[in-house]
Amino acid sequence: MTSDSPDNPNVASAALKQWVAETARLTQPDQIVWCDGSPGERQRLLASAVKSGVLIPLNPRKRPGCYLHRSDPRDVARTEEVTFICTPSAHEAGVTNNWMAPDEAYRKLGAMLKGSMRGRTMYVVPYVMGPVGSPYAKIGVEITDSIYVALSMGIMTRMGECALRMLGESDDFNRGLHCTLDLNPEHRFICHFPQDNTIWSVGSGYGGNALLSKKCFALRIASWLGRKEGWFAEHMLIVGIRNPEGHTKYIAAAFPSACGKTNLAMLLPPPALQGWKVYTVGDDIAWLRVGPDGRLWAINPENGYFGVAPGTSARSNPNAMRMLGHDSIFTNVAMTPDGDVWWEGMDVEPPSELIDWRGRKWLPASGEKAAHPNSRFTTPIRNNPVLSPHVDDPCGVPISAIVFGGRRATTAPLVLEAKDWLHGVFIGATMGSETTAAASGKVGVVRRDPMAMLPFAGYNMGDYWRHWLAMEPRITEPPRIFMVNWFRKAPDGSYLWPGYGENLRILKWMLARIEGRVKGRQTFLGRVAEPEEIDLSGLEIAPAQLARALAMDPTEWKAELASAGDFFQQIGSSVPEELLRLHRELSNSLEAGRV
Ligand code: SAT
Ligand code: MN
Repeated sequence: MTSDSPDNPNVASAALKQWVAETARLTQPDQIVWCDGSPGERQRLLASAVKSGVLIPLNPRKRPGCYLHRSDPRDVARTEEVTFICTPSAHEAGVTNNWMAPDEAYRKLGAMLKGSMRGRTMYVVPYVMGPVGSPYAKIGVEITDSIYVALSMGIMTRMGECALRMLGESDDFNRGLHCTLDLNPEHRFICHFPQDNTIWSVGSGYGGNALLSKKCFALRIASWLGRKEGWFAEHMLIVGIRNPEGHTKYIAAAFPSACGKTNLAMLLPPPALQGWKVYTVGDDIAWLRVGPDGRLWAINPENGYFGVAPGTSARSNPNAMRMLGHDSIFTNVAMTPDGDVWWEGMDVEPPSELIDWRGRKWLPASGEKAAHPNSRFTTPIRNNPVLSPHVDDPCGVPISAIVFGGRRATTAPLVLEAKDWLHGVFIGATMGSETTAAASGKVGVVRRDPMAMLPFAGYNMGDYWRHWLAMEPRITEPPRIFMVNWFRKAPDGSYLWPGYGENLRILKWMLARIEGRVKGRQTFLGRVAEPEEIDLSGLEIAPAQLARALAMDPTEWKAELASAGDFFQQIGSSVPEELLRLHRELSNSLEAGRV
């Protein structure tokens, strides 16, 4: 549906038409394109993006339907320092978020948006988060002047007329306004207005800053809605694990950005674990509700994957390599002379010459990365060869375990089970992780990243923890809560655990715990697996190495609890008393020598 007038699509609700008209008056685009999500429209948009140089077609014999996009080199990751929660009071946003008063944000960004789409096309992109028609799905509309964003939203969401039909005459939809401006980082702001169900994002074309369905709506705004409406929006993958007897259990796992969520969600079982199978429901975001049976049920609101390319290989994630063979957009990876893609950690020797992510000639000797460390693929969920058959179930899948994981060279054991819900919330609330290239700033510094939501909780962190605790009585069949760490290192810097597909052995231990078949070893914080309880068939790992991966070191944990205490102090008065009390108890146990 292409039109010059926002009045054209007769299925759009009056409220939507009015908002589009208002936005067009503000931004003054040359033309307005309402995206209908049809294959024909996609082909037209792709052709237009190729014509304007936004997309470079890849070799159709090697990667049919695939394209390369090179972003502005200053616009390659989420920028947390210019991401704002615009609530009436600063306290509602809390100290872990940047805050701007709503009036000020509307005024400031409004001035930047004025006439900002002159000479450009405005795309109106309606989308559904969650299975179409699901009572748990939500509707958003993103207005953008970026064809790359419009095309990416067509992969990442259920986009087009299905959303308009589901919306009907309602005015209940997320209003996302995105404008690339001149991509100058000085003009970059990502502002969330939870009270208005609105997002304004300017000055960036990068994934998490610009695909407003994802972190902005499905996490920041949705977490706020979740507290109001009694559910959870979490930075979690959802994976189904089928045992050789054919029973499937589902696990939701929170890890910070670029810590292997996509790999875990679609892992290929090691050959020795015969008969086990893994199915992906989601790789980044879970919306969790309490079902009538008192269990937590999860849907994946997304319809595609926006995954980190470097490190993805036939060894680390063979299923991902298969799904990237067609109909995908690659951003900031390197290009081979024959029009294919390449990145570091692909486990394929680079050809003697490449075009790097900035479009420059690259030689193996040039000493720089050919692909940006945060280069990405955008792929339809349906490309995944191990997609769960339940991905479109309106009520989602029942969750047996919640996992919190970080990237830690020290301290955190390979796997530990929390004693109960409160302990589990404590473990999630205090988890730490080393920073990655997914956000701008220094890489490799340990920061507290509660529930992997530090950059994504759309309101006060202490209130967010209160919400976790307040939900407990309603979840009468709660999932068990675990902590994992795939990234612990030996003093020589090598990883203690092989990770990737082998992680299934740890998930298997969790399922055995749930079924009461293993006991683990009680520690002050919870139960750590005993080495002999982990299925090591077909895996060579020295017993001392495994023991080290599972160790709880009192000196390290004293430091960890001290840091968690500092973090609670920073968060301030909103930290729930239960968490403070537990922190005191755990600290006392450690001081008393109980590990
Ligand atoms: O850029 S995104 O926020 O979409 C990906 C991530 O950082 O997790
Ligand atoms: Mn993520």
